[in-house]
Amino acid sequence: GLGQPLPDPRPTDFSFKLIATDGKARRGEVSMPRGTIRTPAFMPVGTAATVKFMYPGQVRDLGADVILGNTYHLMLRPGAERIANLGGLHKFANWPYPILTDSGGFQVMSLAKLRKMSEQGVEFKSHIDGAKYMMSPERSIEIQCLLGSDIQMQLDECTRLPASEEDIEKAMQLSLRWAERCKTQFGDRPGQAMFGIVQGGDIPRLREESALALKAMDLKGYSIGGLAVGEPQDVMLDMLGITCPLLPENKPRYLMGVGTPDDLIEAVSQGVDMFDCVMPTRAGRHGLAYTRFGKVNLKNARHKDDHRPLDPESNCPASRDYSRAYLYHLTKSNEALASMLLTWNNLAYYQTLMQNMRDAIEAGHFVDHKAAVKEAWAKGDM
Ligand code: PRF
Repeated sequence: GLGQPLPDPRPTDFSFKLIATDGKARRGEVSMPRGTIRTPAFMPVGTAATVKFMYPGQVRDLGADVILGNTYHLMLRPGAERIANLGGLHKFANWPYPILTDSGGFQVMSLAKLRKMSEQGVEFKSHIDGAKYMMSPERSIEIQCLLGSDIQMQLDECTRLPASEEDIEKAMQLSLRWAERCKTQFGDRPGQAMFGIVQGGDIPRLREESALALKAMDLKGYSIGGLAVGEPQDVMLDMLGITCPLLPENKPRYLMGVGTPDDLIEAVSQGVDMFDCVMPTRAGRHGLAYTRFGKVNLKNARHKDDHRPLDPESNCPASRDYSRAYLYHLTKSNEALASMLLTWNNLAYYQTLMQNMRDAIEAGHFVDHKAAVKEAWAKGDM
């Protein structure tokens, strides 16, 4: 079955409610007509209208309340207008629950060819066929509305680190002007939300200015961008420590493109509510498994004769019912089932990690829970 039924009556508005806090860690709910996101939440990445190697029902059954889609990929193929004509992204992908879409700027900068940034937007050539496109703040929101995503992102410019203070400031100020244009384009859509994106690199003054300016715009949620782009983890956590307290308490906070299990537990400690990352899905396709005891590399010959599953205590069949020897064999043979089982295992582990954090915050045991989780990682693979 596909998880819990939608609530009746379904909410007509987008809202955020804090259920519990423990230190800076927050347990909340983001509600909208298509469902409720239990936070802290991890969003599996479904770039091209698919979480690679997973059925939608499987993703749902792992406890995912929301998945991420990418404006950049979907506008190029199969096209936003086509998806709109086919009834929207939820129907297209057979995922009737919340969808968050990224705005495209970040993917343009990492994937597109021949990019030209201006005040108006970013001009680029498709990495697929070289066709020319213009992505403006208005067009990004227009595309996200054609897709019909529940939570949309402003168009922003993310600066890779290390970078000069001048470059970081220019991109941050441009992102603030684009936030205003996106807010205007988005208009009044009661069941949906448009989030602003805090930029400012590794410069506390710029993070503060960005967070305060976005807060003054009274948006429905706040993303934290420009992190996990080359800086050490302690710098990222320092920036979260500066940024989170400046954001409104009664709005969701989303740390974009993060991260490792350790990043997630540390960022939740700083007050982050939502995450997305390709790590569990991409690692699964590269023979890497995440477990309670750390990472297991199934390409390593030490697993050749290992009859043990990844985690005998897991509820996930991929983690519990297949030996490491078999997973090693599938990985070495480049079998599709290797990617399927390891992606399944990894998403199961990420969703369990989030559920356990949510339970610990509600119980007021977050600090002890965090110490125990990190202790198991440090002890290593059995
Ligand atoms: N901006 C947008 N998407 C993103 C990022 C960003 O800064 C990041 C940075 N970690 C990942 N995805 N729009």
